[in-house]
Amino acid sequence: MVAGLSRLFVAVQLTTEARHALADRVLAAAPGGLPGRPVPPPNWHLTLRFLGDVEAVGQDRVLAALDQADLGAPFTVTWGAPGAFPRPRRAAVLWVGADRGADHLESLAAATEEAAVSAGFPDEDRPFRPHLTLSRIRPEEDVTSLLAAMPPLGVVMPVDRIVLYRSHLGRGGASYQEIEEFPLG
Ligand code: 2AM
Repeated sequence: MVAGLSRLFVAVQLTTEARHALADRVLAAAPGGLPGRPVPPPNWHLTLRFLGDVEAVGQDRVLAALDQADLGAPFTVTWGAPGAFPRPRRAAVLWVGADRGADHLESLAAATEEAAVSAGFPDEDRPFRPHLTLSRIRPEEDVTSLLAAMPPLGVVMPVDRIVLYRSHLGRGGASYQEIEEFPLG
């Protein structure tokens, strides 16, 4: 990272209960461990908008824009079926999707995107695919049998705020620092 820049992203944080319930169910479904480099459960989150390396003035602008944003009312998500990007036969990312609440997550991502653009960030050109990354896999692997063995996780979680995070990249993996939270409703 370049001095003076912060690597920022906006995400939905997991509640402690959901984190523990998901960790239990992932462990039960994959007792031998996940392929690739699993994301440690304390780092699990759902990214709404990755902002990249940002100067202090950009961080101030995005804080102000998120403060002003209409983020909608709180809602509930159900963490459901696991999946893989770009595809299960050649998976680089193993994730869990939202069975219920995906439409609300899309609205929340759209509101976050609007705030980012009003703060001077360029439009995000990639479509938003709500997912919680469980593992990053290099080189890619076929995870079709693992996915077939993983039932929908069925963990229900309230979403009542979003968080601006700073990511610190290190040799032992990324660590995430909460900068500010923004309540829904
Ligand atoms: P991922 O979980 O799909 O890898 C912090 O790096 C978060 O921002 C991660 O959750 C990551 O998503 C997300 N992200 C989105 N676009 C990214 C990019 N271009 N580089 C790094 N992280 C990105």
